Amino acid sequence: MSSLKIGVVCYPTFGGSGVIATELGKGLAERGHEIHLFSYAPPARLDLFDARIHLHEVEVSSYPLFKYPPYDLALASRLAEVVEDANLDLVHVHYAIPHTIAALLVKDILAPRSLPVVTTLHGTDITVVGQDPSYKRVTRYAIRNSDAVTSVSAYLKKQTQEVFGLENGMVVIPNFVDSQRFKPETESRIRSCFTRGPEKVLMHISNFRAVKRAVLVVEAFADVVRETPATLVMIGDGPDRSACEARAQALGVKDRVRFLGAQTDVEHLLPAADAFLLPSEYESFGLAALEAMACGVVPVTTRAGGLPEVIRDGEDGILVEDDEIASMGRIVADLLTDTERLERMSAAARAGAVDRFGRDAVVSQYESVYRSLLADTPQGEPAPVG
Ligand code: GMT
Repeated sequence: MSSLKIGVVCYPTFGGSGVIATELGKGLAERGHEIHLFSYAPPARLDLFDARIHLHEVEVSSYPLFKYPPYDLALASRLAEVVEDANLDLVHVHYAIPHTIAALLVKDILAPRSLPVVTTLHGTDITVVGQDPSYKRVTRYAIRNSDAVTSVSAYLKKQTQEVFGLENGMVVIPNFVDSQRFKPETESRIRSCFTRGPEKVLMHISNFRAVKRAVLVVEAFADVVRETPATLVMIGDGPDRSACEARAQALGVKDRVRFLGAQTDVEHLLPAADAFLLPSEYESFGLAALEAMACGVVPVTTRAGGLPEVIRDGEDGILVEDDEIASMGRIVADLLTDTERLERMSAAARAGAVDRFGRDAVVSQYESVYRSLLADTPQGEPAPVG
């Protein structure tokens, strides 16, 4: 298979869309493709040790007239420049707003040169931002005019079709995990950073936005420690972090909760945990839960959005109904105190992550999308989605 030159556009933050874009870029580069990453800062998970990965930081100049400096236009200009200079074959954008719009603009600018645009929908670009009246029409335009649209779960595909009235043309390509990097720890070195005793370690990783309901993690934890000794490790940063700290204080468990802030190398931290708590209001996929599973950490999450596509309830994790969320602490305590069940589910979580969400299979799926678009190109523009 000949190598391609691929432009990848993503947010650089700790959010899942930036992580997947970066990990996909790395996977494609390992297969010999040339990757050009565009973002307003270096993506959190990016290391530039591979000569086939090029980072293009987009700079937005300010001008007294610009109350809101137009990032999307600066991105489009930079993209157009690199598409021409490096002769890119296609552009793959992660998160529709504003990335797809910028890519579609470049497609127009460079016409009649062909430039297939692939959009991967990650979740809040549809469920929150996309439905906001300020962005809904441009989001629909972005989806309809992309040459291919992929969605990270069947749940998100259905949501997108319902919200935007699209009939077809969207492919579900799930997220994935690098199971060589995310794996159970064989000695207890990391674990001993959090606990020297026999107590269990619980973990939560998120951007602490309202949708994650991180305060519920602290509340569940307070119920757990009434049943069994435990430590809670909270990783990430965001609007609800101080509310979590205050809740831990109020519930008298502050000395058992460690707030680590944003961390890049979570693969070194996750293996220290026994269970991973994610009581989100919804998740289109729940990449953090998948990464925990790959480390043999049992996820306990809400039965929301695409999470049931990732976790097999009772087998490799536990899905809690939303009206049972107040019992999450008891559910976790029952799990932690049943060693045989915890070990069985931990092994199943690792096996499930490796077998069902391995990186290679998913990278191949994206490659197939690229190939089918490029095969269409000589005959004219590929058929638009929807
Ligand atoms: O809200 C976040 O967690 C960030 C957001 C993003 O776009 O970066 O995450 C979404 O995309 C991830 C990667 O595909 C999914 O694993 C998350 O479930 C999804 N978040 C939500 O749906 C809330």
